[in-house]
Amino acid sequence: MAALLKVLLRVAEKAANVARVCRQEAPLFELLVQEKTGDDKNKKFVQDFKTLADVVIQEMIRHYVGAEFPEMGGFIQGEESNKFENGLGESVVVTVCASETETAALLEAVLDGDSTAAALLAKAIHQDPAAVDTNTGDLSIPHSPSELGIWIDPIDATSQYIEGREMVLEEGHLSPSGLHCALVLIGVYLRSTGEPIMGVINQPFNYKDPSGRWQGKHFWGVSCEGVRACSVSLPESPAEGTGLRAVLSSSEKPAVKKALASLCGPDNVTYASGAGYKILCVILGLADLYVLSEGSTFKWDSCAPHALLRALGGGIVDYTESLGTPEPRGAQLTYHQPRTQNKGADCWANQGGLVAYLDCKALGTAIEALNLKP
Ligand code: 2IP
Ligand code: CA
Repeated sequence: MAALLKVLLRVAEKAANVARVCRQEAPLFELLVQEKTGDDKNKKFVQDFKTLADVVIQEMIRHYVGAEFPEMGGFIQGEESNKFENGLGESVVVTVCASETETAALLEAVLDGDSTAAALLAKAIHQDPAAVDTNTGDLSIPHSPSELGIWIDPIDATSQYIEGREMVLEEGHLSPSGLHCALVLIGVYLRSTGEPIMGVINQPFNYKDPSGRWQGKHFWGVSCEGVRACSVSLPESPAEGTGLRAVLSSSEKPAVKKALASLCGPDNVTYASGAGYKILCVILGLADLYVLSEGSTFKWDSCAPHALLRALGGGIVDYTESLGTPEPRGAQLTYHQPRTQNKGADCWANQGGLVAYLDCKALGTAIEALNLKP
C-alpha cells in the first residue's frame, strides 16, 4: 500500500505536468482556449480539446497505475470516457501506447492531423516527472491492491483551468477562483465497503517560480483501520468565540445560503470554484465546512479529498441523509456502489449533496441550523 501511494504521487505529478504543458506550449494552448461551435466546428476534430486533455490525463493515470498494479486494472475509473466519436461518425479510443511515437500517431488521428500538437502532448505523457517527494514515512496497511478501487478526476474545476486567471496565493487565505482551483484528484476506496482510504491531490498551479514557470504542490492522506497519516497537519483550533466559516458554490440554493449566513455571519460565508478546491480549503483549515445541497458532484470529485479529511479526523457526509438523523457523522459518503436508478455519469453522483468537515462539532452545529431552515 505504501508502494501504491508512491505510484499515485508520481503519476499525479505527471498529470499535473501534462496540465501545465497544455497551457505553456502555444500550439496546445491555442487548441485549449478556442471554442469551436456551429460552422467553425471541424467535423474531423473529435470534440473540444479540453475534453481530450482530460481524457489523456485520465488514461495516463490508468495506464501507469494499471501497469504497476494489474489487479486494479478493471477498478480504475474516471470522469471521462476514452471513446471519441467525430462528426463523421469515426471513433477513436484514446489510450497511452507503449512508445511516445505510437501515442503521437494515435493522438494525431484525434487531432485531425495536427502533428505538432500530437507530438507535444505525447512527449508530455511519456516524460518522467520532476522528482516528487514520495517520503510517506512508515505505512503498513492490511489490504492488497485486489481489494481496492480508484476514482480519478483528471482536472477538477476545468472552467478555471481554461480561464486561467493567475492569482498569488496568500498563506492562510482562501482564494475563491483562478488557476489554483484546478486540481488533479486520485482517490482509493475499499471495494467491499466503499470507504475512501487513500487520496492524492495535486495542485498544478500553486505558484510561479522566479523564472515564471508554474510550480505545483501536492497533498496526500491515508486512513484505514487504525492507520492515519496525512501530509497536512491539523490546523490550530480557532480562538474561543470565533465563528464557523463555510465555503459554498455560488449556485447554492438561497435558503441554504441564508441559513449558513445567519449561523456563521455573512462575512464568514465564501463562494469558491471547484468541488475539489472547496474540500481542500476544509482540509487546510481555510474553511470549517463545505455545504452542497444538490447532487452536482460525483464520486471522482470527492473520493481523494474525503480520504485526506478522514486521515485528519473529519469526513464528508450526505447532506440529505445527515439532515434526517441525530448522528450526522454516520452518513459518510461511500464510493463502491452505483445508483442503478440513474443513467450514465449520474449513477456516480453524490446525489444527496454533501457536507465536508474536519471537526464533528462544526458538522453537528451546521446540521442543526440547516434543519431549522424553511
Ligand atoms: C466540477 C467543478 C465545478 C463544480 C462541480 C464539479 O468538476 O469542480 O467547479 O461546481 O461541482 O463537478 P462549483 O464550482 O459550482 O462547485 P469539473 O470541472 O471536473 O467538471
Ligand atoms: Ca470534477
